[in-house]
Amino acid sequence: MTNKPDCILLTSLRATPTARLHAEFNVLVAPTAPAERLAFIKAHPDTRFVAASGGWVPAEVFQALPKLEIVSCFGVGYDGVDIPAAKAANVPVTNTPDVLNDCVADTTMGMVLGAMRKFPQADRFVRDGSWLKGGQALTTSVHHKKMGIAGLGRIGKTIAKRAQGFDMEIGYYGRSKQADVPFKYFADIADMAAWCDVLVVITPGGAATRNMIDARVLKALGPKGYLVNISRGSVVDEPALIEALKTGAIAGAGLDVFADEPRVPEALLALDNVVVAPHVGSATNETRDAMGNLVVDNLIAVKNGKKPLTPVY
Ligand code: 8YV
Repeated sequence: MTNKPDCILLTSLRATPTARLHAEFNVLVAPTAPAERLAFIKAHPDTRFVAASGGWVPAEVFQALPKLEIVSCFGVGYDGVDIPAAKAANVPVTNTPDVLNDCVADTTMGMVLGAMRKFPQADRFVRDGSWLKGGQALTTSVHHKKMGIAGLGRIGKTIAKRAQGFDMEIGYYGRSKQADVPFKYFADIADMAAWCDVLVVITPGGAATRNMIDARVLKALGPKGYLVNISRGSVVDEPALIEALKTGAIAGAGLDVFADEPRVPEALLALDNVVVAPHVGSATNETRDAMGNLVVDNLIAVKNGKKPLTPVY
Protein backbone atom coordinates (compact mmCIF):
# COMPACT_ATOMS: atom_id res chain seq x y z
CA MET A 1 0.00 0.00 0.00
CA THR A 2 1.08 3.54 -0.65
CA ASN A 3 0.26 6.75 1.16
CA LYS A 4 0.53 8.69 -2.01
CA PRO A 5 -2.75 9.81 -3.57
CA ASP A 6 -3.75 8.41 -6.94
CA CYS A 7 -3.22 10.49 -10.05
CA ILE A 8 -4.70 9.31 -13.34
CA LEU A 9 -2.29 10.03 -16.21
CA LEU A 10 -3.96 10.79 -19.54
CA THR A 11 -0.95 12.24 -21.34
CA SER A 12 2.70 11.38 -21.80
CA LEU A 13 5.42 13.22 -19.95
CA ARG A 14 9.18 13.13 -20.31
CA ALA A 15 11.50 11.45 -17.81
CA THR A 16 12.04 14.30 -15.32
CA PRO A 17 8.40 15.31 -14.86
CA THR A 18 7.42 11.62 -14.82
CA ALA A 19 9.87 10.93 -12.00
CA ARG A 20 8.57 13.96 -10.08
CA LEU A 21 4.99 12.77 -10.59
CA HIS A 22 5.83 9.28 -9.29
CA ALA A 23 7.56 10.77 -6.24
CA GLU A 24 4.36 12.50 -5.17
CA PHE A 25 1.54 10.36 -6.54
CA ASN A 26 0.52 6.79 -7.15
CA VAL A 27 0.37 7.14 -10.91
CA LEU A 28 -2.41 5.29 -12.75
CA VAL A 29 -1.54 5.23 -16.43
CA ALA A 30 -4.78 5.19 -18.44
CA PRO A 31 -5.12 3.38 -21.77
CA THR A 32 -5.06 5.63 -24.83
CA ALA A 33 -8.25 4.57 -26.68
CA PRO A 34 -11.07 6.92 -25.52
CA ALA A 35 -13.60 4.14 -24.74
CA GLU A 36 -11.06 2.16 -22.69
CA ARG A 37 -9.96 5.37 -21.01
CA LEU A 38 -13.43 6.14 -19.78
CA ALA A 39 -13.85 2.61 -18.41
CA PHE A 40 -10.49 2.95 -16.66
CA ILE A 41 -11.44 6.34 -15.16
CA LYS A 42 -14.80 4.99 -14.01
CA ALA A 43 -12.98 2.11 -12.33
CA HIS A 44 -11.10 4.64 -10.13
CA PRO A 45 -13.92 6.87 -8.86
CA ASP A 46 -12.05 8.13 -5.76
CA THR A 47 -9.28 9.78 -7.80
CA ARG A 48 -8.60 13.42 -6.84
CA PHE A 49 -5.87 14.24 -9.35
CA VAL A 50 -5.75 13.99 -13.14
CA ALA A 51 -2.89 14.88 -15.49
CA ALA A 52 -4.26 15.21 -19.03
CA SER A 53 -3.68 16.68 -22.43
CA GLY A 54 -5.81 19.67 -23.38
CA GLY A 55 -7.07 17.62 -26.30
CA TRP A 56 -9.28 15.18 -24.39
CA VAL A 57 -11.16 15.72 -21.13
CA PRO A 58 -14.88 15.17 -21.83
CA ALA A 59 -17.69 15.86 -19.35
CA GLU A 60 -17.79 12.16 -18.42
CA VAL A 61 -14.43 12.52 -16.68
CA PHE A 62 -15.80 15.14 -14.30
CA GLN A 63 -18.96 13.11 -13.78
CA ALA A 64 -17.03 9.90 -13.08
CA LEU A 65 -14.72 11.44 -10.48
CA PRO A 66 -16.76 13.21 -7.76
CA LYS A 67 -13.69 13.79 -5.54
CA LEU A 68 -11.65 15.40 -8.35
CA GLU A 69 -9.57 18.41 -7.18
CA ILE A 70 -7.69 19.37 -10.35
CA VAL A 71 -7.25 18.52 -14.03
CA SER A 72 -3.71 19.57 -14.90
CA CYS A 73 -3.33 19.81 -18.67
CA PHE A 74 -0.17 19.50 -20.73
CA GLY A 75 -0.19 22.16 -23.43
CA VAL A 76 -1.46 25.71 -23.64
CA GLY A 77 -4.55 24.79 -25.68
CA TYR A 78 -7.44 23.17 -23.86
CA ASP A 79 -10.07 23.06 -26.58
CA GLY A 80 -10.67 19.36 -25.85
CA VAL A 81 -11.56 20.03 -22.21
CA ASP A 82 -15.26 20.41 -21.38
CA ILE A 83 -14.90 23.67 -19.44
CA PRO A 84 -18.64 24.05 -18.63
CA ALA A 85 -18.52 20.55 -17.10
CA ALA A 86 -15.38 21.47 -15.13
CA LYS A 87 -17.03 24.64 -13.83
CA ALA A 88 -20.23 22.77 -12.96
CA ALA A 89 -18.14 20.28 -10.98
CA ASN A 90 -16.14 23.13 -9.44
CA VAL A 91 -12.86 21.56 -10.55
CA PRO A 92 -9.96 23.82 -11.55
CA VAL A 93 -8.33 23.13 -14.91
CA THR A 94 -4.75 24.25 -15.52
CA ASN A 95 -2.65 24.51 -18.69
CA THR A 96 1.01 25.25 -19.45
CA PRO A 97 1.18 28.85 -20.68
CA ASP A 98 4.32 30.94 -21.25
CA VAL A 99 6.87 28.11 -21.00
CA LEU A 100 6.26 27.31 -24.68
CA ASN A 101 6.01 30.84 -26.11
CA ASP A 102 9.59 30.98 -27.41
CA CYS A 103 9.50 27.49 -28.86
CA VAL A 104 6.21 27.98 -30.70
CA ALA A 105 7.44 31.35 -32.00
CA ASP A 106 10.64 29.70 -33.28
CA THR A 107 8.56 27.02 -35.01
CA THR A 108 6.35 29.70 -36.55
CA MET A 109 9.33 31.47 -38.10
CA GLY A 110 10.52 28.08 -39.36
CA MET A 111 7.16 27.54 -41.04
CA VAL A 112 7.13 31.08 -42.46
CA LEU A 113 10.61 30.59 -43.91
CA GLY A 114 9.75 27.06 -45.02
CA ALA A 115 6.59 28.13 -46.84
CA MET A 116 7.94 31.33 -48.41
CA ARG A 117 11.55 30.31 -49.08
CA LYS A 118 10.59 26.68 -49.76
CA PHE A 119 13.43 25.10 -47.76
CA PRO A 120 11.80 21.65 -47.47
CA GLN A 121 11.35 21.68 -51.27
CA ALA A 122 14.99 22.81 -51.63
CA ASP A 123 16.13 19.85 -49.56
CA ARG A 124 14.15 17.47 -51.80
CA PHE A 125 15.50 19.25 -54.89
CA VAL A 126 19.11 18.53 -53.93
CA ARG A 127 18.45 14.97 -52.76
CA ASP A 128 16.51 13.85 -55.83
CA GLY A 129 19.18 15.11 -58.24
CA SER A 130 17.06 17.92 -59.71
CA TRP A 131 19.87 20.42 -59.10
CA LEU A 132 22.01 18.59 -61.66
CA LYS A 133 19.51 19.72 -64.29
CA GLY A 134 19.34 23.37 -63.16
CA GLY A 135 18.60 25.62 -60.21
CA GLN A 136 15.51 25.62 -58.02
CA ALA A 137 12.86 28.19 -58.99
CA LEU A 138 13.21 31.50 -57.18
CA THR A 139 11.21 31.95 -54.00
CA THR A 140 9.68 34.86 -52.04
CA SER A 141 11.58 37.13 -49.62
CA VAL A 142 10.44 37.17 -46.02
CA HIS A 143 12.27 40.26 -44.75
CA HIS A 144 10.41 43.58 -44.99
CA LYS A 145 7.14 41.80 -45.75
CA LYS A 146 3.90 42.21 -43.85
CA MET A 147 2.92 39.59 -41.27
CA GLY A 148 -0.71 39.48 -40.09
CA ILE A 149 -1.11 37.68 -36.78
CA ALA A 150 -4.53 36.25 -35.98
CA GLY A 151 -4.50 36.07 -32.18
CA LEU A 152 -2.02 38.44 -30.56
CA GLY A 153 -1.78 36.67 -27.21
CA ARG A 154 1.40 35.72 -25.40
CA ILE A 155 2.64 33.47 -28.21
CA GLY A 156 1.47 35.92 -30.89
CA LYS A 157 3.51 38.70 -29.27
CA THR A 158 6.60 36.47 -29.15
CA ILE A 159 6.12 35.70 -32.86
CA ALA A 160 5.86 39.45 -33.54
CA LYS A 161 9.18 39.98 -31.75
CA ARG A 162 10.83 37.37 -33.98
CA ALA A 163 9.24 38.87 -37.11
CA GLN A 164 10.50 42.35 -36.16
CA GLY A 165 13.99 40.84 -36.24
CA PHE A 166 13.25 40.08 -39.89
CA ASP A 167 12.24 43.74 -40.39
CA MET A 168 8.67 42.68 -41.03
CA GLU A 169 5.71 44.99 -40.60
CA ILE A 170 3.20 43.54 -38.14
CA GLY A 171 -0.58 43.66 -38.09
CA TYR A 172 -2.94 41.74 -35.84
CA TYR A 173 -6.52 40.61 -35.71
CA GLY A 174 -8.39 39.93 -32.49
CA ARG A 175 -11.62 40.66 -30.70
CA SER A 176 -10.39 44.07 -29.59
CA LYS A 177 -7.62 46.57 -30.17
CA GLN A 178 -4.94 46.21 -27.52
CA ALA A 179 -3.51 49.20 -25.68
CA ASP A 180 0.28 49.57 -25.73
CA VAL A 181 0.66 47.47 -28.87
CA PRO A 182 2.44 49.31 -31.69
CA PHE A 183 1.08 47.06 -34.44
CA LYS A 184 -1.70 47.77 -36.93
CA TYR A 185 -5.06 46.48 -35.67
CA PHE A 186 -7.69 44.88 -37.89
CA ALA A 187 -11.24 44.29 -36.66
CA ASP A 188 -11.96 42.08 -39.71
CA ILE A 189 -9.70 39.15 -40.47
CA ALA A 190 -10.37 39.40 -44.21
CA ASP A 191 -9.11 43.00 -44.17
CA MET A 192 -5.90 41.82 -42.50
CA ALA A 193 -5.58 38.95 -44.97
CA ALA A 194 -5.84 41.43 -47.85
CA TRP A 195 -3.16 43.62 -46.21
CA CYS A 196 -0.55 41.03 -45.26
CA ASP A 197 1.91 38.85 -47.18
CA VAL A 198 1.80 36.06 -44.61
CA LEU A 199 -1.14 35.33 -42.36
CA VAL A 200 -0.09 33.56 -39.14
CA VAL A 201 -2.84 31.81 -37.20
CA ILE A 202 -2.19 31.48 -33.46
CA THR A 203 -5.69 31.76 -31.97
CA PRO A 204 -7.06 29.19 -29.52
CA GLY A 205 -9.07 26.36 -31.09
CA GLY A 206 -12.65 25.49 -30.20
CA ALA A 207 -16.09 26.57 -31.30
CA ALA A 208 -15.38 30.32 -31.29
CA THR A 209 -12.67 30.07 -33.97
CA ARG A 210 -13.92 27.09 -36.02
CA ASN A 211 -13.31 27.69 -39.75
CA MET A 212 -12.29 31.29 -39.05
CA ILE A 213 -9.97 31.01 -42.05
CA ASP A 214 -12.52 30.24 -44.74
CA ALA A 215 -12.76 30.74 -48.52
CA ARG A 216 -13.50 34.47 -48.05
CA VAL A 217 -10.35 35.04 -45.99
CA LEU A 218 -8.21 32.95 -48.33
CA LYS A 219 -9.50 34.90 -51.33
CA ALA A 220 -8.55 38.12 -49.55
CA LEU A 221 -5.06 36.74 -48.79
CA GLY A 222 -4.68 36.41 -52.53
CA PRO A 223 -2.34 34.73 -55.03
CA LYS A 224 0.80 36.24 -53.47
CA GLY A 225 -0.22 35.50 -49.88
CA TYR A 226 0.91 32.70 -47.56
CA LEU A 227 -0.93 31.07 -44.67
CA VAL A 228 0.89 29.65 -41.63
CA ASN A 229 -1.21 27.74 -39.12
CA ILE A 230 0.44 26.92 -35.80
CA SER A 231 -2.70 26.84 -33.61
CA ARG A 232 -5.38 24.21 -34.31
CA GLY A 233 -6.54 22.60 -37.54
CA SER A 234 -10.13 23.45 -36.63
CA VAL A 235 -9.43 27.17 -37.20
CA VAL A 236 -8.96 26.62 -40.93
CA ASP A 237 -11.58 25.32 -43.36
CA GLU A 238 -9.30 22.59 -44.70
CA PRO A 239 -11.22 21.76 -47.92
CA ALA A 240 -11.32 25.50 -48.74
CA LEU A 241 -7.58 25.73 -48.09
CA ILE A 242 -6.83 22.76 -50.35
CA GLU A 243 -8.91 24.37 -53.10
CA ALA A 244 -7.11 27.72 -52.65
CA LEU A 245 -3.68 26.07 -52.79
CA LYS A 246 -4.66 23.99 -55.82
CA THR A 247 -6.06 26.86 -57.84
CA GLY A 248 -3.38 29.39 -56.86
CA ALA A 249 -5.91 31.52 -55.00
CA ILE A 250 -3.13 31.75 -52.39
CA ALA A 251 0.62 31.26 -52.97
CA GLY A 252 1.36 28.68 -50.31
CA ALA A 253 0.98 27.46 -46.75
CA GLY A 254 2.96 26.19 -43.79
CA LEU A 255 0.86 23.90 -41.61
CA ASP A 256 1.82 22.45 -38.25
CA VAL A 257 -1.75 21.46 -37.37
CA PHE A 258 -4.61 19.71 -39.16
CA ALA A 259 -8.30 19.06 -38.81
CA ASP A 260 -7.99 15.33 -38.08
CA GLU A 261 -4.49 14.70 -36.73
CA PRO A 262 -2.48 12.63 -37.36
CA ARG A 263 -4.37 12.13 -40.62
CA VAL A 264 -3.50 14.69 -43.31
CA PRO A 265 -5.56 14.74 -46.51
CA GLU A 266 -3.79 13.21 -49.52
CA ALA A 267 -4.99 16.15 -51.60
CA LEU A 268 -2.93 18.46 -49.37
CA LEU A 269 0.16 16.28 -49.43
CA ALA A 270 0.02 16.13 -53.22
CA LEU A 271 0.63 19.88 -53.44
CA ASP A 272 4.13 21.34 -53.70
CA ASN A 273 3.18 24.78 -52.38
CA VAL A 274 2.51 23.51 -48.88
CA VAL A 275 4.99 22.70 -46.14
CA VAL A 276 3.76 20.38 -43.40
CA ALA A 277 4.93 19.40 -39.92
CA PRO A 278 3.48 16.89 -37.41
CA HIS A 279 2.26 19.36 -34.73
CA VAL A 280 5.73 20.21 -33.45
CA GLY A 281 5.15 23.79 -32.28
CA SER A 282 6.38 23.06 -28.76
CA ALA A 283 8.20 19.83 -29.52
CA THR A 284 11.71 20.30 -28.14
CA ASN A 285 13.24 18.44 -25.21
CA GLU A 286 13.66 21.66 -23.24
CA THR A 287 10.14 22.98 -23.80
CA ARG A 288 8.44 19.65 -23.23
CA ASP A 289 10.38 19.31 -19.93
CA ALA A 290 9.20 22.77 -18.87
CA MET A 291 5.60 21.98 -19.85
CA GLY A 292 5.69 18.64 -18.04
CA ASN A 293 7.18 20.21 -14.93
CA LEU A 294 4.42 22.82 -14.88
CA VAL A 295 1.81 20.03 -15.15
CA VAL A 296 3.38 18.41 -12.08
CA ASP A 297 3.81 21.75 -10.22
CA ASN A 298 0.09 22.42 -10.59
CA LEU A 299 -0.79 18.98 -9.21
CA ILE A 300 1.60 19.34 -6.28
CA ALA A 301 0.27 22.80 -5.43
CA VAL A 302 -3.28 21.49 -5.14
CA LYS A 303 -2.14 18.37 -3.29
CA ASN A 304 -0.51 20.69 -0.74
CA GLY A 305 -3.69 22.68 -0.30
CA LYS A 306 -2.47 25.64 -2.37
CA LYS A 307 -4.12 27.33 -5.32
CA PRO A 308 -3.31 25.96 -8.77
CA LEU A 309 -0.51 27.97 -10.40
CA THR A 310 -1.88 28.42 -13.91
CA PRO A 311 -5.66 28.00 -13.91
CA VAL A 312 -7.48 28.57 -17.20
CA TYR A 313 -10.49 30.17 -15.50
C1 8YV B 1 1.24 20.33 -27.50
C2 8YV B 1 -0.05 22.36 -28.20
O1 8YV B 1 1.94 19.55 -28.38
O2 8YV B 1 0.30 23.55 -26.22
C3 8YV B 1 -0.50 23.22 -27.08
O3 8YV B 1 -1.67 23.60 -27.09
O4 8YV B 1 -0.70 22.24 -29.17
C4 8YV B 1 1.24 21.67 -28.11
O5 8YV B 1 2.18 22.46 -27.45
C5 8YV B 1 -0.01 19.61 -27.30
O6 8YV B 1 -0.90 20.30 -26.51
C6 8YV B 1 0.29 18.27 -26.67
O7 8YV B 1 -0.83 17.64 -26.20
